[in-house]
Amino acid sequence: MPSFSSIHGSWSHRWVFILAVTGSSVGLGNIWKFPYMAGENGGGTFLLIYIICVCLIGLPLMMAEVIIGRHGRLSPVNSLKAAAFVSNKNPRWRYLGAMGMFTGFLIFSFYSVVAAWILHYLLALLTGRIADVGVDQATRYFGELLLNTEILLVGHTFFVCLVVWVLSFGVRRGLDRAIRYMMPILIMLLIMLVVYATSTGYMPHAISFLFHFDWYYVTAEVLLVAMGHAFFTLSLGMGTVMAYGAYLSEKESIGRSVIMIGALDTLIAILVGLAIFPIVFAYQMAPASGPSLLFVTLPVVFAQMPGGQVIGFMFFLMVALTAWSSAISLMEPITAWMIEKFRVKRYQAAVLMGFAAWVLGVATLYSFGALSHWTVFSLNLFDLLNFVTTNILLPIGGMLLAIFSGWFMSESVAKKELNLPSNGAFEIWQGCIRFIVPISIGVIFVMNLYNVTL
Ligand code: ILE
Repeated sequence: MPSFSSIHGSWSHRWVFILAVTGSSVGLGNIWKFPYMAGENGGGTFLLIYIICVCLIGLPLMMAEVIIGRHGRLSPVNSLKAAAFVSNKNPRWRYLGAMGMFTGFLIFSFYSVVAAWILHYLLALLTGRIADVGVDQATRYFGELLLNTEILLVGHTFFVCLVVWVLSFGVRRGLDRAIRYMMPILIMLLIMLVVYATSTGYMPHAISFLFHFDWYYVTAEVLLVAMGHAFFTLSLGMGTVMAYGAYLSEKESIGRSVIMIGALDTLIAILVGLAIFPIVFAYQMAPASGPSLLFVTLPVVFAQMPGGQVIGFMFFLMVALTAWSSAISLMEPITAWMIEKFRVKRYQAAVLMGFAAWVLGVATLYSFGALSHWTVFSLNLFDLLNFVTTNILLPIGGMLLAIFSGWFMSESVAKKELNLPSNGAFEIWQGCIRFIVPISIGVIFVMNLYNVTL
């Protein structure tokens, strides 16, 4: 039954909630996907399409997650059960919460492996090990790192411990406190990097790469890329936003907070682009995306620039912080659920779930080396987890969530939680969540699978 505050605790302030969800949203998606995607798909055109997708799909779905979370005040499984209960509907909707929570857990297990790579680069920059790499050397260095499972195991273990440590302290003393330090540091580092990037004199090139407007790019494909990304970057369908919503005070406006989160996430993604591309262009490198941007292109640039070791260290520290805040959010739903289900203490739940994710992460880590022969459809475990979560579990979960919130959940729950002025805002949300969100996600889902199987 819904109660006024969660048994897990609550955020100390609305801004901490906003920063916590922003911390969850801002992750590798913003760093190695967004800037490149924008640059490659028509810059300003992509940005405009992306912002429309965030407004019409991302934010309505995020509001739905916060509504359900704040109404139930429990883990996604039990919050969904509570929302279904008052709507006099099937308690089996809780399995949808379980699916999101499980997806978050699976994503965490390979996110932590990427975090181990990041931590390694952080150390390599600190000790000057990659101080003078060229492209070939950097490519080789990264390839060798993937096979160096002993070193990565240390990083992976350390990262899991960092996440478990924060989770163990609970919402107020753990998550809330960590976010209050982490996010300002992250934003400050980012601003410093943008200022540095401006000093290279290549900012105009980056701006034109990121923002040039061209009607030529208004295509179905760009729309698909933008929709898929909006969904992934806002951490939707992973139980995260629902869990975080459960700790938000009932006094706060869900609509305003969610709009703020969407704006901050987009702003940070743009700033990351403005920090990266001027230096990439200044050193005549081709912009890349994915792991090669972070682990090949940028180390080469840092090796060439004066003070590159310091700038590189700051950059990787920022990336590590984004990965940490996202990872905490991926594990909070399953930790909260375990406490509710088995009545264990928080640290016990965090350690147990952390250990389970660590084991899966170890297998993922070895999927580049000793376990590389374990493949499904020629994908190793790392790629398989990435593919199944991003292309299958997230869209299915998000679509079902929209269907539940729009068609099955009692309207009074949504109205009470959203508490919107009677100027048609509620109807707009409802129209999005009933039609636009499920149909768009359905289209992304089918097209993605079609693209992959082609
Ligand atoms: N939203 C984050 C990102 O963009 C994570 C997605 C949590 C799995 O990287």
